[in-house]
Amino acid sequence: MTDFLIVPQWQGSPSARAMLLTDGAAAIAGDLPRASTTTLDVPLEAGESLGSGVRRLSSLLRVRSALQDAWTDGAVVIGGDCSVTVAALAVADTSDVAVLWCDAHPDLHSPDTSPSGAFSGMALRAVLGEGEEQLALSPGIPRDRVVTVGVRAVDDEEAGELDRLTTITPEDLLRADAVLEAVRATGASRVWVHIDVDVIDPAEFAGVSEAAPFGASASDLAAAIRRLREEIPLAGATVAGFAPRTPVAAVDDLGAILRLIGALA
Ligand SMILES: [Mn+2]
Repeated sequence: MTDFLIVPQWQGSPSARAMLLTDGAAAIAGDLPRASTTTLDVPLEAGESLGSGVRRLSSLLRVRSALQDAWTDGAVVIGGDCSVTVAALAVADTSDVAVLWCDAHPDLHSPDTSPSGAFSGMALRAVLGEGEEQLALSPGIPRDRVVTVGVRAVDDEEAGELDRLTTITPEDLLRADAVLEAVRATGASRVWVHIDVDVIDPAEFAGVSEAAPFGASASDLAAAIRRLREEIPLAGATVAGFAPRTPVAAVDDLGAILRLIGALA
């Protein structure tokens, strides 16, 4: 049975309405089996950058430490903002792991290029072992073990970094084997699946901070993940970025989220 770790961290988000991520995490948690679900305490305060280029670094470090205390192998982490993946990968066994990064945004900024200073926009860069060293993985995941899915809202400073990674488009997902083949080609024996729900097309899913058109279909993505798991075991997974405007709006999106969680768990 899969363990679920609820991490309602909002401090990595650039959004003025970042606190909606807390509501999103609670809405998902309400639909998960209570006996296998643990909700972490996240600091109420925003936190300080501590002289780094990362906003709210002090709070991110506190959540990271709480997540690492609560971690169980193969767990599914529910955000919160999508940088919770970095904290989870820092405690998980990442030897021989590929990372499947399903996200509208590449999250490849560094503290030097980020317009917001928000850590979620630097999350994949930190997975690669770069950026603020109190947060980056050490060692990072090698670039040839990272596959992105549905990335389409790319800042100029990120484009060169994105070109160095294998990418899968929403159209590629129409073939359910595309993800499996790309992960298999990395040579890794296990995979971490990161899903920022903004990877889903806004026509199907409303509850995100920064919607980007021409996204993936939730059912195509779920099918691709099921196919992947038939051959490659999960090291763990993340579902992050759910920011419903209202409790009623949350209900409209929960079907897609539960379909993805069902493919992961
Ligand atoms: Mn993201």
